[in-house]
Amino acid sequence: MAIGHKYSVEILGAMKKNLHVVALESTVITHGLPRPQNLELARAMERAVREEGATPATVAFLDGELRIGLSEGELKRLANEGDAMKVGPRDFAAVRVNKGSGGTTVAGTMLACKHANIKVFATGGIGGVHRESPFDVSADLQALATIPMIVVCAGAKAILDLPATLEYLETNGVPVVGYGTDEFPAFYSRESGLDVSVKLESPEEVVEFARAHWGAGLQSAVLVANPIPIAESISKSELDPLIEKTSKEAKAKGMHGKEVTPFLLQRINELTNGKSMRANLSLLLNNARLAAQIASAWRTSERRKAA
Ligand code: PSU
Ligand code: MN
Repeated sequence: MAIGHKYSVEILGAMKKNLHVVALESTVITHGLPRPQNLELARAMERAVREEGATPATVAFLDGELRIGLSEGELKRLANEGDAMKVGPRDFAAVRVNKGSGGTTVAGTMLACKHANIKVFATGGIGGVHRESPFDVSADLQALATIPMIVVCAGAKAILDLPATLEYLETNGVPVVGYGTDEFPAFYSRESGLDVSVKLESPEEVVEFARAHWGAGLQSAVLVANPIPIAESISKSELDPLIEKTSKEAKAKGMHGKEVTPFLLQRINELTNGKSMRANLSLLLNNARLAAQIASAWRTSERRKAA
C-alpha cells in the first residue's frame, strides 16, 4: 500500500498549465497557533502566495489521505479539527492506517513535496536540536539533509540550541542562505550572533545558487533564512530570559518529544502578551511572499533553459 497523494483541483490545474506552486506546511495550523488565528493565518498565507502570482498548496492529511492543496472548506476543517495529529515522516504510515487527520511538520511537508514534485516550500521556523535534551533532534534536519528543494524560513527559534542546529546542517551539506543578511535569524529576532553559509540578495540569486548546489551532485535542501520584518521583531535580549524560564518549565513538567515545541510557543506568547504571536504571523507571511517570488524566478529560469 503506497502512501500516494491527492492533489486539489486547483493544484492539478496549475500543474497542467506549468504554473509555479508553493507548498505550505500545516502543523503551524493544527499545533502552532490558537484558534481562530490559525485559520486566519492559513488563509493569509495562501493569499500572500497568490498576490505574488504563484499557487499555494497547503499540505495536510485528511481521513488518512495525503492532500496537496486544500479547498477553503478543508482548510477550515483542518483548523478546527479536535484531535489533529502532528505528522512528521515517521507518522505517515500511522495516519494512513488509522485514517487520521493532521498537520504536516516541515519534515512531513518536505516528504510530501518529494512525492508531489514541488520544489519550493514556505514555513515559519524549522525544528532543530533542543537545548534541554540533546537527543531531541527534529526530523526537520534530516529531511533538509536528504530532500533537494528550497525551504524558506525565518531561521529557527532561539528556544533551540542554534549552534548545534547549524552544525548538524553543515555536517549534512545543507547550505544556509541568509536572505539579505550575514547573520542567521532566530525567528522572532533578526539576530542570533551566528553566521550563515552564504548571503544572497534576490530570488534570482537564490535560484541560481540552488541550481549550482544540485549541480554539484548534492541531494540536500537549500535553506533560505529570511529575517522577520523589523517592525514586528523582538530583540534577543528581551527573548533570552523568557526562553530560559519556559524551557525550565517544560523540563519540570517532564515534557518530551513533540509536545515541547507547542508548549514553549504558547508560554512565550502568554509572557509577551501576544507580541510573539504577532511576530509569528508577520514572519510567516513574509516567508510565503519570498517563497512565491523564488518559485516564480525558478519557473522563469526553467523556461529560459527550455528555450
Ligand atoms: N515553528 C513554529 N511553529 C510550528 C513549528 C515550528 O513557529 O508549529 C512546527 C513545524 O511544523 C516544525 C515542527 O516542523 O514544529 C518541529 O517540531 P519537532 O521539534 O517536534 O520536530
Ligand atoms: Mn522534537
